[in-house]
Amino acid sequence: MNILFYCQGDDGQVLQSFRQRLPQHRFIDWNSERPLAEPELITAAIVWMPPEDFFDQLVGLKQIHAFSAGVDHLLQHPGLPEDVTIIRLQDAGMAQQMAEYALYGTLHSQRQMGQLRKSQRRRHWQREVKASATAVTQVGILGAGALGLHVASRLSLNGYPVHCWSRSARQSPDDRIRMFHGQDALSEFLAGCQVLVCLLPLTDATRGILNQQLFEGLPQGAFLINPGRGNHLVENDLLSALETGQLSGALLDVFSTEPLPENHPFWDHPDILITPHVAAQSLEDESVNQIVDDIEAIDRGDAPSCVVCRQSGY
Ligand code: NDP
Ligand code: OXD
Repeated sequence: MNILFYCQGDDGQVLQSFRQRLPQHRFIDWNSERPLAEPELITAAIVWMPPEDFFDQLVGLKQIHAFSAGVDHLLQHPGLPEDVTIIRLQDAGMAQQMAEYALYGTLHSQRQMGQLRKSQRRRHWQREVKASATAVTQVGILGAGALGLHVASRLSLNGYPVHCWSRSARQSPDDRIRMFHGQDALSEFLAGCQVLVCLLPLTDATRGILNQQLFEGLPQGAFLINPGRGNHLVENDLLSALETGQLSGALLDVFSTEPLPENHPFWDHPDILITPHVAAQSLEDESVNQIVDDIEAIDRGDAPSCVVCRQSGY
């Protein structure tokens, strides 16, 4: 099989691993092997952030392996051929990192680290903390997929009561985690969640879901953690909710424009913590293993692990 490879940021290491692991297949490096010889013979591609003309000549393409968990960028690619199977990463070392990220944000909120930092800047010895620092903090997780469920289990192990929300009914991995599903259950899910973590895929149904109405369903002073996608968030609604105190703060990893523009108001906001899309990075070995397993499964005529449903957008 001829497999075209483009993963933004790869220094050649990932491509080299694929070549070593699958010597029976021919890998073509988009960066160094253009113009493509016989592009019509290319039947598979491995991609992260492919350039705009990437798919132009690939008339024989049958499968695309996304080197990522989210496929929103790929599904919005203007040249993406129809009827090509898209296979994405599932966990690939990201779930544990995501659990740490969510735990960090939850602790930041629960222990009122934002307030304590402000006192520090004023050289004020602030020993009195609000009662919520010692009370139980309920955490809500939007999304109960590979990442959301792992984050839920980790927070639950740390003693936090957890609510999890998904599109379809899901089994709870642990009877301390309450599961909710569907639009009708959203307000019941939100009620009482002092921390909200967004781990949804970006789809037509979830774009802009982190908005004023949703914030109003949370208890006053709730804290938002968004490592999902930037376009889940209505940015002005977040700024207003921080202004009114409906939200006490936010930890944001993803933004509608990345890198976040230098003049963006989030940078200097005293209640917003920013990380540059690093909440969970696909680990090289795990990701290569998963894609190699998928390619071998397809070679045998078996189903690959995690096929994207184009209709639902994830
Ligand atoms: P999954 O596809 O495994 O899980 C998605 C979850 O969201 C599922 O539980 C799904 O419901 C739920 N969901 C989807 N649409 C809706 C909806 N309309 N209403 C309610 N629930 C919905 O995804 P992952 O856990 O692997 O990844 C989640 C996202 O995390 C990625 O799409 C990506 O955007 C982001 N991400 C961010 C990273 C970072 O570093 N910042 C790294 C990796 C991923 P159901 O169970 O019913 O299907
Ligand atoms: C992903 C990401 O979706 O890194 O894998 O955001």
